[in-house]
Amino acid sequence: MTVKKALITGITGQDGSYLAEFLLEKGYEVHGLKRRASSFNTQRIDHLYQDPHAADRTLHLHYGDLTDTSNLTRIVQQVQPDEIYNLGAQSHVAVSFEAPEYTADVDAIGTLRLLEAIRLLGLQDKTRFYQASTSELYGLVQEIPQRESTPFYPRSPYGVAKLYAYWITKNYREAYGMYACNGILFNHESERRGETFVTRKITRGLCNIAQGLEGQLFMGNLSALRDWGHAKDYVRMQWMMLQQAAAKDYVIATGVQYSVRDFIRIAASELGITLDFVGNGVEEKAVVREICGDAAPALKQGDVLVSIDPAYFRPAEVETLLGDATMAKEDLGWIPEISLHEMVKSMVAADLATARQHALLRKHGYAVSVGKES
Ligand code: NDP
Ligand code: GDR
Repeated sequence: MTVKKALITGITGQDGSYLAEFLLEKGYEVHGLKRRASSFNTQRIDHLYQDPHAADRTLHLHYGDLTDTSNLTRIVQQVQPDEIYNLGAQSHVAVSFEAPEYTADVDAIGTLRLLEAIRLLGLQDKTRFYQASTSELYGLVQEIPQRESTPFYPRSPYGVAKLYAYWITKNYREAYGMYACNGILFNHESERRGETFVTRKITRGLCNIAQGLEGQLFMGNLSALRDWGHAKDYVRMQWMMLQQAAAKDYVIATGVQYSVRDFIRIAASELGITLDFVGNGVEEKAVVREICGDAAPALKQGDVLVSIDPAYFRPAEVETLLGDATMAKEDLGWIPEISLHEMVKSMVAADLATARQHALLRKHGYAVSVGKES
């Protein structure tokens, strides 16, 4: 049996790490694009590392960047992948307002570069292409819930760059007959989520505060509504989308919506903390009403856990996202298996274990940098 080869851009990110695990378990030879950095950036995939001298190794990392055409083309030529998963991106919506040109280069033109590499190398009949599209395409929503037919209205340089990537993927499918498809994924999280996305900022921040490692959490728009799933469920769907008879674009979502405020309340309750939200707008605060258990020794009734910092409001906001994944369920039999409450539980457990360890180190005189997040 010939071993399938997959190339993952963004393998060092949240989804890339879960997808690499998933494909290795399926017997794939996995190739990943990693960026050169001045410090190690492979923490999420270090547990998958294999001896580079072993003849039978199945994980290979290549230095590269989505802004570098010749590098991407060479890697695609060298690997001759059966499947490319384009997960690499400047993926932070708020940061895209500060670095719009870079975001467009990586997220939009980076996608074109890969599609062109497939085409120019004559691999269009061999290589299947998955594009990490996003619910941010819906932006200022035109319909609730959002499905494949809902019109797009992106609200950030990130969303606009991803809109180009969505259409160029579809265009190459139609123009050149490539197997190229978009997964329109709604927010998905895990204990590997980047520390500056809202869910991880909350679980990590609350655990640090509960252990006395930082003061309070400063947040932006608490009323934003999101459809949050678990990354493990979503990478399974990325693979499924490349195993069909014909390429098609799918919405992937749970169909359940919570606000950022809800998420804070649920995460706090995992720590045994009951919160009251008082005040409105930029005056809103989350105050400790009651504590039970031993997860929050540094807190007492009446402590302010969360305040608003207008710096975290975005120039244009996506207020509400709720996906309808009926097509994925009907065509592919995909259903999410991990609920939001299970996900929050595992995120809090992981961040609490780290916070407890940091608190112990600090207590015994070791300097610990907790790092404030944006
Ligand atoms: P992460 O931010 O965790 O990971 C992004 C990955 O892209 C990292 O490996 C990063 O490398 C890499 N990367 C960034 N810039 C470049 C570049 N210039 N060249 C090559 N690689 C680069 O994102 P997620 O894993 O959460 O998301 C994966 C993809 O799915 C992204 O495209 C994202 O936009 C999209 N998406 C995510 C959703 C979510 O809720 N998570 C929902 C919908 C879409 P490094 O580690 O060096 O920074
Ligand atoms: P999002 O995720 O923009 O949906 O993009 P993020 O977790 O950053 O924000 C979700 C919502 O929370 C609000 N919010 C805050 N967000 C952050 N990061 N920090 C805060 O302090 C804060 N306070 C409130 C935001 O305004 C927003 O409404 C993610 C990324 O993974 C994208 O790559 C992906 O395409 C989409 O999800 C689907």
